[in-house]
Amino acid sequence: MAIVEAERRGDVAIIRMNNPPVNALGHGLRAGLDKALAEANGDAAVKAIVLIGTGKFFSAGADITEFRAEMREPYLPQLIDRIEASGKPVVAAINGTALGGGLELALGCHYRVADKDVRQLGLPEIKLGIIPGAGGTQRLPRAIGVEAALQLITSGAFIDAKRAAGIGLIDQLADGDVLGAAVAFARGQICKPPRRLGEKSIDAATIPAGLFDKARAGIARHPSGPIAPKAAIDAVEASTTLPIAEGTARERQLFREAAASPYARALQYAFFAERQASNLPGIGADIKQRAIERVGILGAGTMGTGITLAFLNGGFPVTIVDTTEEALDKGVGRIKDTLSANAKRGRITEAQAADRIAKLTPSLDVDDLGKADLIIEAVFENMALKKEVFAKLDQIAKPGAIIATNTSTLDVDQIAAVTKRPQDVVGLHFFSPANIMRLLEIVRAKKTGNDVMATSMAIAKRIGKVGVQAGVCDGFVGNRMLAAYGGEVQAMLFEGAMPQDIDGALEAWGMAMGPLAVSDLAGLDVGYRIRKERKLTGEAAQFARIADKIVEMGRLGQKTGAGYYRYDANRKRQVDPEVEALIRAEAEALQIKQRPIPAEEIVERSLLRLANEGAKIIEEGIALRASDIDTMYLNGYGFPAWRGGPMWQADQMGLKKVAERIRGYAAKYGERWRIAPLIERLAADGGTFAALNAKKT
Ligand code: T1G
Ligand code: NAD
Repeated sequence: MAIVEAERRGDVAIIRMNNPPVNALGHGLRAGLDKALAEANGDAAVKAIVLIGTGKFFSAGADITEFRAEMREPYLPQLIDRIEASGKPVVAAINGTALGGGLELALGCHYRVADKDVRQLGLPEIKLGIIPGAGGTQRLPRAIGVEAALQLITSGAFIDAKRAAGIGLIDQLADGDVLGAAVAFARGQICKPPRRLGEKSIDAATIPAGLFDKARAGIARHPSGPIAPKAAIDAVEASTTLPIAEGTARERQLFREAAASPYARALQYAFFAERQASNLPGIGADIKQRAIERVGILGAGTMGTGITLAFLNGGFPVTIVDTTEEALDKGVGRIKDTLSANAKRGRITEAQAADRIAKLTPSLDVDDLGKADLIIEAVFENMALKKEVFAKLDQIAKPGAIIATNTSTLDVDQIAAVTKRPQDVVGLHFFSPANIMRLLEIVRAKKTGNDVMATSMAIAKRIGKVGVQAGVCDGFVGNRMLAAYGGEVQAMLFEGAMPQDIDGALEAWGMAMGPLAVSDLAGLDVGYRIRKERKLTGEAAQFARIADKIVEMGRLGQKTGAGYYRYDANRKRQVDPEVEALIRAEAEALQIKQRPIPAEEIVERSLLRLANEGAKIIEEGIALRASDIDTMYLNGYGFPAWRGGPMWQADQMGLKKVAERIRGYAAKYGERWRIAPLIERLAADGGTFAALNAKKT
């Protein structure tokens, strides 16, 4: 099948893009379109042109895999300018997803007809650390107004066809047969001068005063980092002051600046890393997945309720079980409140909220989980209890059901061993709040079946999660690295950095929230219970003294109004001299001479502890790839996507320098900084985690 197909319906030429999987506008497709367009324009029998995609995609935009290569003509902006300049009406028949350069292509067309069920329209370039670079920042404001365009471009959000029609982006909605509708629409435009967005001027009176200043003031902690958001605002502002030719030239310049930044490379790395995570060696499309229609949740606490919401939002009927009426009612109440709050905020419709509540079955009887295809256990973090409930689930679960545990630290092999069906057991480790956090750590136990792994990966996608495989060890991948990072943070407290210094340095560097503020949010009792369960000794016990003392003072974090910080009525954190005094006293007790620790050192020690532990985890085979670890930290631990992840950061620093720095810290601090042999080896060979990754694809 040709990458571009041309056909005719009477005097209307139809040009179809056919570049699976997503009609990415790589060189081949651009050249094919350019040729077909020229032929249609050159053919006197052709009076109008319709451009359409294939399957679920109109086009997902420029080919991101080409970004590092030398771009070849026709460039996308050239192609779009030629479409717009066409003397014959050109209609975009938007049969499916139209994003980035794909939507810019449609904006170059004179009219847009879309299938009413299209759900993904937008200019999400900012999520890749760039801006629309083929006229989108100039044509979209002309199509839908400056304010709406600015919002769409700086958020990178997707909108559906109905909304797009409502704001003037789409001229007509089609109910099925979008091609037929577009051909009819095009025929209606023959002999009329084409409507070119580029020729439209923007009425300054429609621009709210201070729009751009307000937008600039709001991008300090934009998830795409410091460059692209500002470039996007500058480019849209240019559309209000410059004619299209100058405006697109300004856009091009801003695009290049953003594309050259390390943050764009990090975000594009993150894009592909997320997609690579679902490729599990030895588990191809030939592995038959299990059918999952009904889900059962055991434990209606913090996690059980969040996980239930994630599945209800994913369209699954869910049975939720707890031991006491009180606990069950509390959990079900939280689920219903969240759904109605989401309806009030317009995130879902009232009808959707009612439908999801109707799909929820609360029960006090674990036997009611016997109908479920997937059961997820989220009871207290205690091995004896986990074994007890898994022995029970082994009896009542139907043959072929997947039985999963949401444990955050315990040995899944041991849990599976109490059942007669260890091949059906897997760890599905959600992150709190489970209906929000995108990461799902899929813990593969020794006997977990390949079909269970394949099914778990697919389930993750169905509920909007990013599934990443982890092996069994203490804390799996994410929490094991968090323990190393957290341990270094505690050590720096003893050495003289105060909570606000550590959180301040890491937040200024880009972390969504500093580690001590995160602990206060999650609840300090969770960590305290895990430390007591582990019976820490030596340096680990020593460095847990501050955290333990704070909990023993009844300070459990935000939920008690005090933890490492004190919290006001609006949950705003405040430095607490009582904690500062406690830290100084503990340091004195251990005769540790305190000193001010520079922000750079705080950031470097935190990142290198993460990367060093990550390297050990890769070496042990607990994580498949360095990019999996980065995907986990971006989607489960508030690591800024524009920084790529801890393993990406180590590569940017250069593993030779990383090794030197770690050896330096090991000489100063001892065993906890023992360097990972993998880093030693890669540093010696001039290797990188990224290259190692490529070998594991
Ligand atoms: N280029 C290259 N490959 C792409 C691609 C793209 N734009 N989009 C998707 N893929 C690959 C992806 O890697 C995966 O490959 C397969 O397609 C299926 O994707 C000038 C410069 C469209 C919502 O930001 O958001 O235009 O892993 O698994 O969940 O202004 O992909 O199978 O080998 O994600 O159904 C702007 C990016 C580009 C959209 C579909 N466009 N894509 O999600 O499938 S910049 C975007 C997505 C631009 C111009 C600028 C999603 C999707 P593989 P998938 P999905
Ligand atoms: P929680 O204390 O909020 O809820 C546990 C619930 O389990 C309670 O409602 C309790 O009544 C119920 N329960 C206890 N024994 C039961 C039994 N035999 N049958 C049915 N229900 C029973 O705890 P949580 O924070 O939701 O943690 C649950 C699990 O999830 C733990 O393994 C924890 O490590 C893990 N986890 C927690 C977090 C987090 O941030 N809280 C994150 C990831 C994983």
